[in-house]
Amino acid sequence: MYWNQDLETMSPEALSALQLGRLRRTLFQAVESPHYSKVFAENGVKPDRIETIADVHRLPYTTKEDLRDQFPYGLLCVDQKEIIRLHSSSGTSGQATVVFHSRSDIENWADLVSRCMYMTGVRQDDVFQNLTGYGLFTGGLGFHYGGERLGTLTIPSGTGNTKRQILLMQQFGTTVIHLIPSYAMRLMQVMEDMGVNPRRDLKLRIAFLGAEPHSEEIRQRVERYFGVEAFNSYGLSEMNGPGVAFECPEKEGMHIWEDAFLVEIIDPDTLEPLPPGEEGELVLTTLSREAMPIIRYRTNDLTRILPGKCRCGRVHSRLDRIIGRTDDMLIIKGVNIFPVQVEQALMEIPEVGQNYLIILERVDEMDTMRLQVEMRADIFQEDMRHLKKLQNKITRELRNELLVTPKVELVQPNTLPRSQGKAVRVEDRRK
Ligand code: DLL
Repeated sequence: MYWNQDLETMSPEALSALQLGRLRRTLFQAVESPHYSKVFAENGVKPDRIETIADVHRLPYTTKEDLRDQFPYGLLCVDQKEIIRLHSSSGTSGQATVVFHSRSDIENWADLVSRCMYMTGVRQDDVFQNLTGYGLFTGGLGFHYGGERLGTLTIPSGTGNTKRQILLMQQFGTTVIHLIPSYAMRLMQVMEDMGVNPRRDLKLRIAFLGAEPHSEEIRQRVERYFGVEAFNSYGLSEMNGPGVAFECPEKEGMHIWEDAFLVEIIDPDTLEPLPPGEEGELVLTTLSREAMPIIRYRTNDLTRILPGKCRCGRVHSRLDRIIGRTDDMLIIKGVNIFPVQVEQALMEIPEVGQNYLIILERVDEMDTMRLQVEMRADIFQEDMRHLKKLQNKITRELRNELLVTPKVELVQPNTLPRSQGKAVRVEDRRK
């Protein structure tokens, strides 16, 4: 049941002691980099003065901006010959950021991903098909090495060529899949078009969904359609990639591996730490990284730590589903809305198909939200009156949920644009 019973079920006191030791070691390591040696000197940070975990609150934050400014080597703490891999994200705005890994970093990362997979019930005799991008994106190689370390037959099928993906599942009896939620919806559509019924024709039993915000309703659709248990998987390139936080079979939040990451939730405006249960920005410190430790990284992701213990017996705290990024929030007529709330409300409506797009426009000096929603194919065989009724129903449900009234347009399946990687849910036409 446990990949590493000692680490997963240690007492809270033992975990704190482990974290403190690792935090100190991390700070001594960090000062080897040009960035932290300067920042620590400016802020009077002395690694040997760290006496309790709470002392972390005195350390300076690290932001995406810092990573951009220090591109490429400013946070590197080891000799260049010690690094064996890099991952990079270009993001949407300008300068890329890069994270370097030493051999032990890569091994620790693979071990964390195996721990996540094992926790959900994956075993050596499973056939694991990894339907995510192999390349600078961490979802591909991150899960690949996790699957291999656990001992699954790992199929590096990557993204795209959906028909071939389905063929591979049939030929090799795939039991476990990893994919981003928007691609899971696409896969559903293609299976439907091909007349493949996954419950009847495939051996799938587990799916990992991550890398983008998605609602509980999407998980349930994936579970129903593919006949699997679906688990939420959270991570970010700056903290390796996948393998940071993952759901256990209880599916009540994602265990964040606190032997590897120190977790804080802060108020993104005042930067004050918040207690468990309160929603804020997730801040993470690496505790076992060698080549490029990162201290108090502001992830921009909004979530909370679920109070209380998990029934599974693991000591590691649980993160609630990510509601969005601080920069994802839409403000429409004074109401704050995250795209995932729109998704949750939409996907609860059975006639709604697999894709949607939020379009923001300025009409008469007012910000308005238009929503294009792909419907199930059979809906369009109904008469106009029925369609109009359905449109009104969706508008009503969204208004109840969001407290603003979007303009809803029903569109045919497969008509909205699909992105190569992560889904782009919002088109801002206000600028
Ligand atoms: O998306 C790493 C990853 C790969 C995680 C595969 C899980 C599976 P980045 O491309 O750096 O890394 O993007 C990180 O994606 O800060 C969140 O905003 C978002 N994100 C990742 N996982 C989830 C999730 C990978 N389960 C950014 N729910 C993060 C919501 C997620 N958002």
